Order: sequence, then structure tokens, then C-alpha cells
Amino acid sequence: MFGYYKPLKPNHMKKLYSIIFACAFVLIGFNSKAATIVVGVGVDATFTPANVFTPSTVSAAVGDVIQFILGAGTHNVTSTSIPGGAAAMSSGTMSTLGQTYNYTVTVAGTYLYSCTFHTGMNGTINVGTSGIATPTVDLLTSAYPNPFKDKFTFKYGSIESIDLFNIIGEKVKTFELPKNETKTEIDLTDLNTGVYFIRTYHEGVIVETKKIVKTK
Ligand SMILES: [Cu+2]
Repeated sequence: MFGYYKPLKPNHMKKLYSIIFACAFVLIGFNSKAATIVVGVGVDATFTPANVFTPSTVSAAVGDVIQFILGAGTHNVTSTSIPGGAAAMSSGTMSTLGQTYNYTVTVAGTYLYSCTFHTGMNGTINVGTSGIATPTVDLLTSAYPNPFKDKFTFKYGSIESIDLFNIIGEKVKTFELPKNETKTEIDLTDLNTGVYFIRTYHEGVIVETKKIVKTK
């Protein structure tokens, strides 16, 4: 049989649904933290194979992970236009059903990407500076130096705690900040080098998400 599109077998569909379901669970689990946003690759909204990204346009906040999951066919995710300072999107060839490509957005702006195998197979990610309303001045914080080697200094006002997340949105540490202080040194000697996100809290509500980079 000469089908351009191989229909998904029921067991494959089941597998795909379970993957998507697992991702939805992750999304709920990260509710107030970095979110994981799933984009289907090579399937439409009804899981029918097609040369599309579904949804083709998503909105995200800095720190969120865009998880591309191959639903059918052979495709790739390749950025064509990204904000200055952002890393290129380059999944390589995706050809195994359920194969994923995770891309963490680190800079606000508009990201355009395509599958280079299929003309017109395009997608857009719109990234706001934060999913959270602009904080009032006394809640603004600073972390320096950034990048840092082992420790950085954290300056704050009415912030009570900080959560630290790795690049894939897993919480790796929580710090309770000393009250009646406006400055504290945070020691991350035990962490691997890489990109992290700190999230600040005031009365249990998220105030800011900031990117910090640990170097050698
Ligand atoms: Cu494609």
C-alpha cells in the first residue's frame, strides 16, 4: 500500500495519548513554576498525520519549556527567527513516534520556527517577559554577579523565599530569606554549571523569575 501517511496504530495512539497525558500532569505539577508546553509535531488537533505543528502558535513565559513530541512522520524543529540572545532551536531529525525535543525559552520576544523538510510547516512561540504582572518596585530583586561561579549576592525587599529551578523546570533548591535583612549570599557551590531560574515569593505569591548562569 502506497500511503504517504502511515496511520497511527491504536497501540501507538495509546502510547502518544499517555505521553501527552503525562506531560499534562507535569504541567499541573509545575503550575506555579516553570510550565511545560506541549506542541505536537506532524499531527493535527485530532492526531491525524499532517505536516503541521499543533498548536502552531503558543504563548509562554521566560523559563517555560516547549516540549515538541513527534506524533507522525519525519520532521524537525529549526528556528528561523529568534530574539537576540536566545539559543537556536535545532531538534535534528525526529523520526521515532513519541520522540521529544525540549526547548527552554530564556529571552522574551517572538520565536519563529519551521520544519525544513516541509515547506509551510511553521510555528510561532510568543514569549512575554514573565507570566506574572510587573512587580512593584519594593519587590524587585537583584542577583549578582551573573554569571557567577560559586556564590551570588541576592538583594531583596519584601521577598521571603526563593526557589531555584534547573533548565528543564525541576526545582533543585529552596531558600528562606533572613527577615530584617536586604541582602544575602547564596552558595551554589554544589550545583553543576549551567542555566538556572530563580523564582521569588512574597506572601506565597510568585513575584519574579530571573535567569542566572553558573560558570566554571
Ligand atoms: Cu516536517
